[in-house]
Parts: sequence; structure tokens; C-alpha cells
Amino acid sequence: VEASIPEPQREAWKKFQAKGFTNKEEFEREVVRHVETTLARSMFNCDETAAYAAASLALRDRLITQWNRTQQRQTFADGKRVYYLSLEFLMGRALDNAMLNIGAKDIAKDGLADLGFRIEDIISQEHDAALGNGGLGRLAACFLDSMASLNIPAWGYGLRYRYGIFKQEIVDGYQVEVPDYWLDFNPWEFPRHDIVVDIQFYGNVRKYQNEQGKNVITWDGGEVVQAVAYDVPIPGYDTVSTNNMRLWSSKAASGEFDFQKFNSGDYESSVADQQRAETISAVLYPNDNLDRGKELRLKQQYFWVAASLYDIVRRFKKSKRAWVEFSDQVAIQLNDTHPTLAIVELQRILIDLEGLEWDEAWSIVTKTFGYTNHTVLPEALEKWSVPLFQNLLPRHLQIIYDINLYFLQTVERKFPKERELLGRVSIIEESQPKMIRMAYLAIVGSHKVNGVAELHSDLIKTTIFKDFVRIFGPDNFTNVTNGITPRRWLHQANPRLSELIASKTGGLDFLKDLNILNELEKFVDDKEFKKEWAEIKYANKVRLAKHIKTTTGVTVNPSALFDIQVKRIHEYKRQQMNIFGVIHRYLTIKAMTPEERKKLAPRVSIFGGKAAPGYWMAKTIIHLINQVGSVVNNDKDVGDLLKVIFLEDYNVSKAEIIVPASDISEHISTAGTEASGTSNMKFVLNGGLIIGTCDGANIEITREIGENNIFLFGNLAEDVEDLRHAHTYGAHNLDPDLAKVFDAIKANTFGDAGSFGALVSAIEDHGDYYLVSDDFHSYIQTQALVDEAYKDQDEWVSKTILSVSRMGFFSSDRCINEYAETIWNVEPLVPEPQERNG
Ligand code: Z2T
Repeated sequence: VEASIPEPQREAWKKFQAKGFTNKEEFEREVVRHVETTLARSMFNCDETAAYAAASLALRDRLITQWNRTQQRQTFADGKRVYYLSLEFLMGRALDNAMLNIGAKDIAKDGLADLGFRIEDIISQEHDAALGNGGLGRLAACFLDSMASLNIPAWGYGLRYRYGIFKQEIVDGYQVEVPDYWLDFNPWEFPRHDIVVDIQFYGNVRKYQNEQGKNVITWDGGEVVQAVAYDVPIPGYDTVSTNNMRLWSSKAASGEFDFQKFNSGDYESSVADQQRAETISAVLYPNDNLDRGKELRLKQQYFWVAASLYDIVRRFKKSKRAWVEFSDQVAIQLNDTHPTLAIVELQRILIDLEGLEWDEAWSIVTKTFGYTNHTVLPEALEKWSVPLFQNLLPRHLQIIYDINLYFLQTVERKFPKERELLGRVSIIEESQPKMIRMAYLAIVGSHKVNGVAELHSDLIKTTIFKDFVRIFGPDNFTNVTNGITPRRWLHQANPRLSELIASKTGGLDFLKDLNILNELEKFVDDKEFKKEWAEIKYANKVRLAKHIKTTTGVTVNPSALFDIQVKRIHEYKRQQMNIFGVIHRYLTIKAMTPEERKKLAPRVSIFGGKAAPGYWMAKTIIHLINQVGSVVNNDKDVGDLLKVIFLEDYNVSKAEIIVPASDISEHISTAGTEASGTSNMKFVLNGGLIIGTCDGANIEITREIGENNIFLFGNLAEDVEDLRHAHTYGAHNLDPDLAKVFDAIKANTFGDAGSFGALVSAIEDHGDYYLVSDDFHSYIQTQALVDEAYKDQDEWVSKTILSVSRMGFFSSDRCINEYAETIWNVEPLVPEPQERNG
């Protein structure tokens, strides 16, 4: 407020307010201006990189204006805001998305053409913002798009990693990791050097009585690191609402101490301090569904959570409201347990710094937080060693112990006879060393816990969190099935399909209300429509085939059935079962006569995905896929009947090419292990069918599109436990077809069998935890049904049209509306019409 311009001078500001562009000529003028001034170049040295930079700068000028106005409007309205805390935001590219969302793509396309560039070439210059591992991070990105598009006042809070998820190269069939340094030129972020928060680590806690005789607790004496805010505008689709994503970057606190070191000649240690501070936000941990318990990771979590809460609390305090109103102004959603320390930090702020009583503070805290669980895999549930935690965050440990004490007291009162219950639900696990169970802390500190698909939400209630459902009652646990943004995953990735849909449903409104896709149902038998539909799928396959050719050198036939499995490589996702199935297919083809081969449906098996760098089994799976590819793709007997492709460095921008090109995609996790999956939704929305298990959101996709339109197979979640026991205590009889596959591997058909020993013996000798053998027969049979079904192209196309028409439920807009109503209790803040026009 102090920095505001006085009333008499405001006229000048209004007169000269930033305008940006509104038509093609103005866009061109802005691009040329940025090339010639901001970039200090000219038409004689303007390559595609420079054109990308200038186009982005022109576009962002318009974003900034509507972003500032949105923030002003939200501040004046003084209503409730949502804060989405996520350690990962897998945003992908921004330029295309920004152009489409603000409705400037046609202008930009024509303008760039006038200036000598093709818009696709310019778009593809952009480096992906890859601050995430997989589903969880991409979900956060879809949520930001939906919250802005629905005009919900919301901020994302995350870390500004200097290195995103590593880039994957395939060298001699092996994964090699290359660092992803992405910040060289990033026009989408705005450093806020004035928004800096000091974050403390280590040190000591002191308890004493102040002059008023009140007990005071202080925490000091440790290391201090600064958090600097970097803001990224998040434009909504067809609205001027532009939300904010605030990412924190770490740097050394430049206090006198450093100067002393520096001047006293201790230059090296001064630089070392600097680097230690910068290390906090240096790199994204590359594990998907795995917790490693590293100290630096805990530092990242506290650094980010403390900076975000300081920011949120500061904003609240400006409104001069009473603390009891905090949760009327603030809803904080925890994206998995990674930000659970926020619960403890808010309690600390309220009792240690603001002087509230424990109970009053705790009631505010629990009304503020919601917790989303994304997995039931035990190895992914976060636990922190108490000694490690105590050293880094001594005051927070005390508060956790107090939270636990009060919690266990209420449990004891409610279930006085159940002594073992206390140990089971204690936030502290009595192991050696003791461990803090972060999921339990998150549940105790939140008013709502949700899973991400129906089966998953049921599973957490009946397995890992069962005791907590008894303690807090079933109303504290709910389901919000995941969704995806149709803007990026239909309109942007598949513009021709989007255009066709628009032509039949009366424009692009379906992008805001995805249930409008229903109207496509009446075209399932429309010859002309089906022809266009099929042509679009074919064109998308041609595009992917070109990508495959340029990146792998392999020629694939776009008329073949494209069978795609792209996702992080993990044993529970069972890429190994897929490649064993491919080997089975190869052996079958080899055993056929030429006549028999003629009847077979040609297939291209496409894989993609990163293995965590320390996950040897996952890396072995990648190696096997590549080895099978090099044998199969060069076998003259096979020809076009089977090709096996591993696409290097699967990421968001590559997904935009891959997803629209599938005939079948594979979502084949062991039942009960994949919380939701979201690429399943993307593939179906783009006119592909699914082969999958009864797991995650596959089940709801089936409910929506009908079981005739999906290829389900395999054992059910309810039977998994018994089957595992049968392996452990009985004889594990290997499926005979799988045995043949293993024989081929052992005969060195795909190179040295020794390389794949671990993969085979996990199934043969070590209990087959993921039930590959149990599901193999059903999988192979179902793949045969896919082959049969694909031969009837007319029927196949009808299935895909019907499926797309029934996918409305899976919009992340539906999902965000559910969060807004059932968890956050926030309302949209719709811009005034005059703001919408300029
Ligand atoms: C992740 O991507 C997911 C869960 C995690 O649990 C961690 C990561 Cl990095 C800790 C995924 C689930 O595996 C997937 O089923 C789900 O669709 C996605 O989160 C979004 O909810």
C-alpha cells in the first residue's frame, strides 16, 4: 500500500497502461520490437530460438496484464483462496498452451508466418518445464489449468528446481541419465527479488518465562537459508483469470557473517556456504512411488513449506482479521505427504510466534488442511527417522510429539480397551531408529483425506488407514477421482480431432463443459463422420511414425495396430509383462507358416518411460525391451507384422505426439497398485481403446464408456493377497506360455541371458509379487481379442467414437469442482465483463 501512486498521478498511469496486442499486425509489431530491443538482434540473425523468445515475450506481455488484474481483483474481493502445495509441477511447454488459453493462436500463427516462421517450429523450440516425475506432478499441472479456467482464486506453491527430471538417453539399449538444466532462458518466470523469506534449520530450542510470566519457546542458533520467490502466470482457458504459481529458489543468506568470512580471506568457505544453500533447490528427486528418506529431501520439504506458509500467513495478516477466520480465507491442499510439515509449521507459527493456545491453534490448523493420498505402495509412504529429523527441525519434533500425545489420548478415551490400537496408529513408529509416519500426521492434521479413484479410495479406507476411519469417522475420508485438462490433452495435442468435434457440437464449448462430448454419440453410424474420424487417427499415427523414424531409425507402418505403453517404468506397472507378451507374439510368428502369417494383424509395440536412476529392475526392463526390439525389428520372417520401439525421453511434450496416435494403450498394473492412472484418460479421450486391469481409474472409465469398449483382463484386487500367499506357501506353477518366453530368453535369443536373470527369477524364484504369471494367460488371450477386434475397422471406429463421447466425467474441471465443493469450500470469482474485453 505504501508503494501506491497518489490519486492525482494515477491518470497518467491509466493513460499509458500496457496494451499488448489485439490483432495480427500488433502481434508482429511486438515480436519485431522484442527481437530488436529485448533480444538485441535483427532480421539478419533471427533464428527459430530468437523467434520463440520474441513470440513468448509478446505473448507474456498480455498475460502479465491479466495476471496483475486477477491478483488485484482477488485481493480486493478478500475471499477464500486455495493453496495447492506440490513438490512437483510437470507443466511441459507453456507457449502453445498460453496462446490457446487466451485465444491468440490464430493471430500468432498468421503473424509468425508473415515474419517467415512456421508456428509449429517455433512452439517446438521450447524446453519442457519438467519439475515432476509422472502422474502426481502432471495432475498438479492439470489442476492449475482447471482452477484458472474455473476462475477459482488459487495459487500453486512449489520448488524452483535448477534441474528438472533428468533427460533419458538410450545408449546400446541402456538408459543413461543426462541432467536437465532448463533455466537458460525462461520467459515464463518472474523473479521477485523483493519477496525473500529466511528459513532456519538445525539449532536449539529454549523455553523460558517472559516478563508477563508467560511460557515462551524460541528456536534459534542454526543455519539460515533464503527463499526467493519466482512467479509463473497460469492463464485460464477463455477467461482473463490468470492465477499464480510461486516457486521458491534457495540462496545463501548474505549476512555480515559471510562478509566477515569473505574479508578475512576465508573465501572458500564463504563459497561453500553459498553452494550448500543453493543445493536445496538444485534438483528434483527422480523417484516415482518411492521414498528414500534423505536429509536433503527433508530440507527441501521444510524450506518450501516454511516459505509458502510465511507467505500465506503474511497475506492473511494484511486483512487484519481474527485468527479464527483463517480457514475462511485459506484452504491448503497437500499433494501427497510431501508438504505435511506445513501442518506442524502452521501450528508452530500460531503457538510460538502468534501466542495462541494449543487447542485454538490446532482447530485452525485442522480446518485449513486437506490431504490427498496417491499410493498404497508401502515403499512409497514417507517416514522420517526421528534422530535425523530432531537434528534438522528440533522444535517441529516437539510439536509432532505433542500432536501425537493429544491424538493418542483421544484414541485411548474412545477405545479404552484396545491397547494395540495405540501402537498401530501412533505417528511415531517404535522402531530402531524411531520413525515419523508422515501419512498419519497428515490424516490427524487434516479435515479431509481423499484418494484419487474409487477403488483406491476404498482401499485406503479398508487397508492402510482403516484404524483412522474408526477413529475420525467415515466422513473424513472421501474420493475425488482424478481428471485431465481437455485443453492440453485434446485441443492442443489433437487439434484436428478438436476441430471435428467442434464442427459437430456447435463450437469449442466442450472444452469448458466436457459432457458436451455426449452429442457425438449420434454420429456413431455416420459414414462421413467416421471417415473423417479415422483419417485423423491415421494422420496422428503418420506423425508418430515420422517421430519414430527420426529418433530410432526404424520404419513402422502407420496402418499397423499401434499398441502403446508410456509411463514411468515400475514393476507394479508391469512393462515386463508387456514385453514378455511381445516375445510370446514373436515366438508365435516364428512358428507360423507364411500363409498363417498373412492372416495376422500387423502391430507396432511402443514403449516409453524413465526408470529411477537407482532402480535396477526397471533399468533391466528397458534393456530387455531394446534387446527384443533389435532382434525383432531386424528379423526378415517378421517384417511389418511386429515392430518393437522404445521411445527415448518420454515427457509431456512427447506425450502430446504419442497419445493421439494410439489404437490400444496398456494400463496393466497389478490390481490394487495403481492409485488412478491419468494417461488412461488421455488415450481414450483421443480415440484410442484400452487394454487394462481392473485397477485405478480403469474401473470408472469402464463404467462410463461401457464394458464393450474396453479390454479388461486379469485378477481382481480382492484376490491379490491370497494369490501372493499361494506363491509363498505353495508351489508357484509358472504359466506355460510364460515358461516358453523364459526359455527363449535363457537361450540368449535377445543377447546374454545373464542380463535378464533378475527379471526372470523375480517371477520364477522370488514369489512373483506382481502376479505376472497369474495374469499372463488372461493377458495373451485378451491381446488376441484385440487383434480380432481391430480387423473390423468399422466397428472399432464406432467403439472409439462412443468412448470419446462418454469421457466427459474425466475432465479435471469436474474434479476441481468436487474439491472446491467438498473439501475447500471455495467459490469462483468471475471477472467483470469489462475486464474480459480489455
Ligand atoms: C506419483 O506419480 C503417483 C503416486 C505417488 O505416490 C508418487 C508419484 Cl511421483 C507417492 C501417481 C500414481 O502412481 C498414479 O496412479 C496417479 O494417477 C497419480 O499419482 C496422480 O494421482
